[in-house]
Amino acid sequence: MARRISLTQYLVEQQREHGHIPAELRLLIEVVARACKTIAISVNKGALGEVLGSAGTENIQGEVQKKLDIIANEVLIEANEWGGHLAAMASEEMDSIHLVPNRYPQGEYLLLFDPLDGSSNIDVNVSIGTIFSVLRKVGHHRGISEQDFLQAGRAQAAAGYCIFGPQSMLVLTVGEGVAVFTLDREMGSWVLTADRVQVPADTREFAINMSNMRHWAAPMRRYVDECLAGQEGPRGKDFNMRWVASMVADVHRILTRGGIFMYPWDKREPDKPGKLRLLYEANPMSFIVEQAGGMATDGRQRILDIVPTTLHQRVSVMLGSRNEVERVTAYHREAG
Ligand code: AHM
Ligand code: MG
Repeated sequence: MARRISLTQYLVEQQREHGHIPAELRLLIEVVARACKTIAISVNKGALGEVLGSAGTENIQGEVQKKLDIIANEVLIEANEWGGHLAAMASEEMDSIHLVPNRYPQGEYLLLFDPLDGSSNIDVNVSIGTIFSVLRKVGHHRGISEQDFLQAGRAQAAAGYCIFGPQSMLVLTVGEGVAVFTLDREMGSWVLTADRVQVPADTREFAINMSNMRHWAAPMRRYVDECLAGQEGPRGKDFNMRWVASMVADVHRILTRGGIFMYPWDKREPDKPGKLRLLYEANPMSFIVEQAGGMATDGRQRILDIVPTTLHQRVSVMLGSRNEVERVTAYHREAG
């Protein structure tokens, strides 16, 4: 039998042999991964654990919170508060940043997460996930504020997501390629099942919520119209379409077999640049996709170069197979 490499061993090797990550970051990632195991167990229990359904509250974006949104948020906070690696956390489900309480030692890292992504799929037993991003506190000032989190995505020290599907998987980058771990439930450990994942540069598969087509800008329509025209159209090939409505699941498919994922600006809410959030959805996913040889833009610029101005800032997202992302980005740029 091939030698099994656990997440712990993978991280120790990253730290010790390659010097890619400091010990503090290794421990932080282990804590996040442990919290994801706890979330995976809750997700798995479903109705038996009384975790399905609405919590009857709304988050800062005015979205109704599901029980699991709140449970996952609490699991991540409790797991990460006391380890001494973090200075503060931010989440899709919290209006403002969460400081590590004074009774615990303070670390240099900042953790951001979407505790339960794909909330609309919780109650219908479709894949959902947890997305996280790790930043370093920059500067030597005392205290932490929201300002410390407003760093471009290219500054991320690590990023990852867990997908809770037929298997639970953890996908991780520390800036040295992308590794995939599968949860061995009996052993209770994350086991390396793919390393140096690469997204193919070409694809015939796109992912977008087509029901919004009438609201899109012209370059977005042009790109999708051309895909839909298939073999007889300007692209000269047929395209397939997938839309899970869980970003983790759509991105995971793209990492596995290629494709392009798009959640563009649309004119339903013209003042918002898009639906997805930059700091804890688009940035970590863009870091992963780039580390796998793919590309991620907002239609005009590289997502990882955007300097955020607010914690819950939204952004248009186009990511995945390089040649397709380049094309749709060129259409947007041509349109001015
Ligand atoms: P969430 O974080 O509240 O679950 O929202 C984000 C999700 C993404 O996972 C997914 O790509 C998108 O929203 C789906 O949106 P829609 O329901 O408009 O298709
Ligand atoms: Mg989300």
